Amino acid sequence: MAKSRFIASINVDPQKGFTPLCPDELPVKDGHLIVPELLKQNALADLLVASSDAHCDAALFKVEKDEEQFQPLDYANTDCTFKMHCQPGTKGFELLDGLPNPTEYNFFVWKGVAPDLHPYGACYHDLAEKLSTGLIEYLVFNDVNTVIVGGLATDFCVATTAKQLQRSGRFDVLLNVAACRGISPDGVAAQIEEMQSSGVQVFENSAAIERWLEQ
Ligand code: VGL
Repeated sequence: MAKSRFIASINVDPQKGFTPLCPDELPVKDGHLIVPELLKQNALADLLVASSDAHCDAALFKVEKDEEQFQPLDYANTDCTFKMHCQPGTKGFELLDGLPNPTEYNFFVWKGVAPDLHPYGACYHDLAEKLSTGLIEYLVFNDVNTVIVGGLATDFCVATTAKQLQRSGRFDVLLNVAACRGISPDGVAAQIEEMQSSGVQVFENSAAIERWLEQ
């Protein structure tokens, strides 16, 4: 008999700052094309969750040039340089057109607000994963047993979020590959492998997830 499921869809950082719509931020190739698949996965869910980067001008990660990016940093909660992205009040901060507004989600996480914080996953504000954003607690409190994850970028915030959810031991974690785009092909391949070995179940698209849920 099919398992009785209560499903949350997690839209990780589906912001214009991670797409070619904002070429001066962190454009992920084809990042703006994920909306139809995110909407399909949302339609499979009982609760909708999203996260957004919300960075300020004083962020420790900030560099000006492309070639200065992806350099390791030694701060406790900022481990890498990036160009500025997803500042509240700018276009890069906005969710992709066609998605719900933040207030239409059931739970919403804004992350990286403080200058010294640049987390990747939506479950913790810090890299040591001690300061909860409340997401796991919210899902547990609402008896969610299945989460579907999609968004940007596959090899950073999506992978980290999926692994955090999986590590909680509370949910079946389903990755919707068609609702994600990644920064580097090698990074995506490595992260998909890591997610799978941590127990995340990887699906080609929401139609495949729907078939699996109906089993
Ligand atoms: C992300 C790099 C830097 C992401 C955020 O959302 O995947 N990647 N900041």
